[in-house]
Amino acid sequence: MARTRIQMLLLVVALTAAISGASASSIPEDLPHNPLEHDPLHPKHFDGGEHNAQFDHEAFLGPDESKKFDSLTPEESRRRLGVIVDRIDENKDGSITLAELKNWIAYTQRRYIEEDVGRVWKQQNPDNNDTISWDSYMQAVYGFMEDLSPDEKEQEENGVSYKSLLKRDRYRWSVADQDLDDNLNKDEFTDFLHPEDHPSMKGVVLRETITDLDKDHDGKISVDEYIGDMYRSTGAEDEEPEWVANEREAFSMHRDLDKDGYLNEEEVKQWIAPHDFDHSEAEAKHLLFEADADHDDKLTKEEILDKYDVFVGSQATDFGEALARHDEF
Ligand SMILES: *[C@@H]1O[C@H](CO)[C@@H](O)[C@H](O)[C@H]1NC(C)=O
Ligand SMILES: [Ca+2]
Ligand SMILES: [Ca+2]
Repeated sequence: MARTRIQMLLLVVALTAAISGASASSIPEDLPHNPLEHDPLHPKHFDGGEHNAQFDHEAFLGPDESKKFDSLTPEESRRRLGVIVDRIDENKDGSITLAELKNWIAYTQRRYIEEDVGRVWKQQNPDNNDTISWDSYMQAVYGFMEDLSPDEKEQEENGVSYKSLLKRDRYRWSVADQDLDDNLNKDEFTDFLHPEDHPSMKGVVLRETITDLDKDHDGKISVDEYIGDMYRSTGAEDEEPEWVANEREAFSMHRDLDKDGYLNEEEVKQWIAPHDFDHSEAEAKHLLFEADADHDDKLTKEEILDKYDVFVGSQATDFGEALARHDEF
């Protein structure tokens, strides 16, 4: 299923945190937080193409919860999912409608953003002032750059350097700063950390997306730049996975509206934020489609538990399966 870019952005933050921890070795360990953490426009986790299941789990549970489920046995995972299903069933009639599922996913997303902002806010603002100043944020997050050489500041990894991140954050900060005092209150800080979620930040997200993708700096996005953002092949002989081929087709069929072989700014805008697009509804429809065994457009608890791996996952690795099989004997 082709995802819109905004769908990817919404859920990718936590994963980039895990990944950048490994890659950004020149960042001191004790930094309040790694600037690459807030680089949701770089969905590196699409390397290898195993993104869909994880994506659904995060939409359904939120990134933090979804990590917890990954370590559970299938039995425990199913049990907890059953408890969640009872909560989703707002009118307690025993079946989950599209609307109930959509509300749940929207709630999950809100909760995640609130928790994430709360965490960073506390970190960056230990005195609990009403606002955080740019200087204070910049020192905490980018202060380490003072000790880097110019080359180190500009050294790129997947097209991103600390210098470019700082520049990007500076601009994003200035747009989030509604009352123009260069300090952000908690609402403004929320827009800064999660621009993908706020209408007044649309322009920033568009600009950052294009800057990110446009590796050859010609102002437009080629199909390879588009694919390169989601997938990097691991070796010359690897055949591209099917979903990558599908994305190539999506590029020419649905993204490149004027069929000139590139995405211009307007086409990127249509792609990342189609104006009537509802992320929660799209994800709810997708999950409903995956699990609705009797095609009555509602989900019973049994239908959901039967497809628990679609909703939450568990240790469903070979290791987990081996254990489960072992238990049968
Ligand atoms: C909070 O206020 C104090 C006192 O004005 C100031 O020294 C400190 O830098 C402020 N903290 C932030 C994060 O802006
Ligand atoms: Ca380009
Ligand atoms: Ca085009």
